[in-house]
Amino acid sequence: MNEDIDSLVHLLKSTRRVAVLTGAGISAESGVPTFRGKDGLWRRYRAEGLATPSAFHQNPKLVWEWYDWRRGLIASKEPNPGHKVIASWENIFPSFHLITQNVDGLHQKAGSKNVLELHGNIWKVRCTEEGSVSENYQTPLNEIPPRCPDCGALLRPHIVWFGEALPSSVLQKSLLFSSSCEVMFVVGTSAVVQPAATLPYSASEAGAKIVEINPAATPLSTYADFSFRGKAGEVLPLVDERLRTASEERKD
Ligand code: BV8
Repeated sequence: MNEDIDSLVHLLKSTRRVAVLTGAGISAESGVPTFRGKDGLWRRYRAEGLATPSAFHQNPKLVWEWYDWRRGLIASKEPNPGHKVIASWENIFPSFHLITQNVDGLHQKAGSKNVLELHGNIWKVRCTEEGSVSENYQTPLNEIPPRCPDCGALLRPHIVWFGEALPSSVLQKSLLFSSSCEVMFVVGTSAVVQPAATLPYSASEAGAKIVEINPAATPLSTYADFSFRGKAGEVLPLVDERLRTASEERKD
């Protein structure tokens, strides 16, 4: 780990364009359950079974109970050192882009300014009739399922469900940021869900170095230039500290 961190920091010293792709693992140390982890999301339901248009169509109350539970859980969580290092790197690298699969908003809570949310945000709702999007931080929701204050139609979470396309502007940006970075960090994702899981490969094909941080191996691990077996909240502060020390030494 130490040699690898040193050679990574050596690379980062001459790097100007960095992209970071995160998944549920970066929020695990904040106490937010991952999707596939042992504490997988909710009772006996698989996330893929609830986060779908058909599940919402069949039983909007059940789906909203699930999101209300997750919102209540996330509302009490704070960003961890992993989130904070990523937020601080916006001011270190001339070109820095954060792309997240997470809907928990913890990157923004850590101070990250420009966060590309591939799959939406759990604190936003959308009118199923008018399509208007608004922020809603009510936990617990006092009405389940919640209704549009303007037209009374059902509200749905402003989130991309399985089987639904990502907003094309978001997808275009994520592909642009991936194919124009020199280094892409891939933090806390099982690298299974598409199209997000394709981004590291697009970056690598465009010449970027891939740095994976995950306590467990993923389909990306053998492909990555660096693959650190550790927790994001531990490895990122280590890299950050070495990077800052190196830049201090350079100044002296
Ligand atoms: C689409 C919002 C089509 C919901 C989400 C077969 C082959 C290929 C693709 C498909 C296929 N069958 C279906 C598909 C498509 C599907 C897909 O990829 N399915 C997978 C399961 C195979 N994709 C879609 O449906 C996408 N849409 O394809 O539309 C289309 C196209 C055009 C026109 C019309 C339609 C939409 C995908 C988005 C779905 N929404 N989230 C919500 O949150 O409620 S996806 C959701 O699951 C997350 O956002 C995330 O993307 C994914 C979970 O993955 P991770 O975040 O990586 O979490 P996971 O638990 O899996 O892993 C955590 C990792 O962290 C682990 O590796 C663990 O080791 C690590 N870890 C743990 N602790 C730590 C840590 N790492 C660091 N530090 C720690 N401390």
